[in-house]
Parts: sequence; C-alpha cells; structure tokens
Amino acid sequence: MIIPALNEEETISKVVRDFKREMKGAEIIVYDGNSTDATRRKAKAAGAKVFVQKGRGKGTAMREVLENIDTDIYLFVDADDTYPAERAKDIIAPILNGESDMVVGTRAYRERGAMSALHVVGNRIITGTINLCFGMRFKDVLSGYRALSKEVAKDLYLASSGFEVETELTINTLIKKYRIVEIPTEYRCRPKGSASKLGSFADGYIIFFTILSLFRDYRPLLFFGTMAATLFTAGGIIGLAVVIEWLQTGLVLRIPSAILSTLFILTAIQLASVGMSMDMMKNNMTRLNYEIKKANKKKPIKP
Ligand SMILES: Nc1nc2c(ncn2[C@@H]2O[C@H](COP(=O)(O)OP(=O)(O)OP(=O)(O)O)[C@@H](O)[C@H]2O)c(=O)[nH]1
Ligand SMILES: [Mg+2]
Repeated sequence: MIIPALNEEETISKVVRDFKREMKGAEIIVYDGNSTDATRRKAKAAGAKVFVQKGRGKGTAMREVLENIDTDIYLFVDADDTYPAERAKDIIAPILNGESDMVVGTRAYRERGAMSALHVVGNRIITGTINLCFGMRFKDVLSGYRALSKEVAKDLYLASSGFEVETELTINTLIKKYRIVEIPTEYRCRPKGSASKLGSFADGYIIFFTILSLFRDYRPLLFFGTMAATLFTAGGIIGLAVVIEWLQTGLVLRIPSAILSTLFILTAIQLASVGMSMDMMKNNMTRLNYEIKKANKKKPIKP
C-alpha cells in the first residue's frame, strides 16, 4: 500500500490510519516528496513506513516506488483523504483473483465540490482523447487510486515526472496488452486548509501532450496516416479543379492551386512513409521486447 505525499500534514494521519484499519496486515508506505511540513513525522506516528524520494514530482515518486519496492500488489492512493479506504479490498480483488493486471478506482460518486467544473471538463477531454486514440471506453484515467500487479509494475517503463504519470501508466499497460479494470468509487473534497499540488492548466497541457506523444510512438501508422490522409484529400480536391480545367482547355491557368495541391500531396506521401517506417520500428521493438522477456524467463540448464 503506497501513499505518495507532498506536504499533506492535514490529512496524512487519517489516511494512514484508515488504510491500516481496512487493509489489516498490509504494509503502509508513505513515499514523501521532500515535504517541508510535518507529513513524515505524522505518517510515522500513525504507523507508516516512510521513504523520502530522491527526485521531484509525483511521477518520479511512483517510478522510484516501482523500481525500489518489492511487493505482490502495488496499491496507490493519494494522501489528501479524497479516496475511500473502504473500497481498497474491492480494488485489489480483481488482481488477487487473476482477472486483471491494473485496477483503477474511478471517481464516479463525487461529493459536491470535490472536483471543480474545470477539472471535470479537463478529465473528460483527456479520458476522451485516450479512448479515441487507443479505442477504449475508460471513464477516468487520471484517478490516483489504483492497484498494479507485480508483473505489470516490473514491466513498465515510466518517463513521467509529474501528474502525467497516471496517463502514462494506463497507456503503457494497454500497449503491453495487460488487462485494465475500472471500479467506480466515491470521491471526497480535499479538506479545508490542505493545498492541491496540481496546476490545472500547466499539468493539463503536459498530460495532453503526453497522450499525443504516446499515440505517435505506439500507433504511428494511425497518427501519421490520419495527417497524410487529410493532406492527400485536400491536395486531391484542390488538384481536381486544375486537372478538370486542363482537360477542358488544355491549359493550366490555376498555377497557385497546382503548386498547393502538389505540395499537399508530396507532404502526405512523406508523412505516410514516416508512419510506415515508425510502424516497422515499433513492431520490431515489440518483437525484441518479447524475445528479451522470453530469454529472461528461460531457466538455466543444470549439468
Ligand atoms: N511523493 C510525492 N507526492 C506528490 C508530489 N506531488 C503531489 N504528490 C501527492 O500526490 C497526490 C495527488 O496530488 P493532488 O495535489 O491531490 O492532485 P489531485 O488529486 O490531482 O488534485 P486535487 O483535486 O486538487 O486534490 C497527493 O497525495 C500529493 O501529496 C511529489 O512531488 N512527490
Ligand atoms: Mg487530490
């Protein structure tokens, strides 16, 4: 059970105690982002094991956890007392049963004011973009309440340093063909006096561009192909008028249209080639990863 926390002295004791009560026997780890308040002291007093992260940002903290901590199930929850500890068992159940590799507690039943209108819209745009790019039907990809199996945790590469980490976790898990299950949970207001670490616009942009760059990396044919098809169609339509005129009069009078059409079509061809090369590279990388995994799993032959 892992709780990333940065300056959460208002809530950390309650969160640790709640999860200790609900998850008897589980080790509660608070992964602290170099808090300057009493977070670490209060977490220890409430019975958690406290680690201090080396780098900066929530993403960095989660990467350090996956690299340095060994456990069968990684259950992450925010330290701001917004997610219900009572649902922890439901969230890890699909992993224990072998039905899923990652479980996300979606913020379905929200207390009034728990999520601002801006965050609701932002979350819809981000979740909608992932659904569109990767053909999924997720409800909430940004939730901080999630469980990962050991296999997924040790197989993922995370480059995120900030709040784009949840997006990256979801997309990387999808790409590697692991199973993701969403479980609707409650979501409460951050208590008065505690401060959010999220910058709505700055982090929103970073998350959005993270999706686009992962879409480019993992579905290059679709990414470049869509741009190529759009340019090709535009070039074709513009060029058609030129060709019709040439057929009728034997002359090319619409010189700018002819140039623009050629430019569009040539660019489309280039984009399509980039898409195909990148797709080939991606497939080769997937194959290479598979071979490496297979080789690592092979047991050494005993004499
Ligand atoms: N270890 C660590 N934890 C962090 C860092 N930044 C944020 N956190 C924690 O990550 C969790 C999520 O941060 P929040 O500020 O609640 O972000 P949010 O839930 O998206 O935004 P709100 O809706 O405003 O609460 C909280 O437990 C933070 O304390 C960091 O740099 N390092
Ligand atoms: Mg929060």
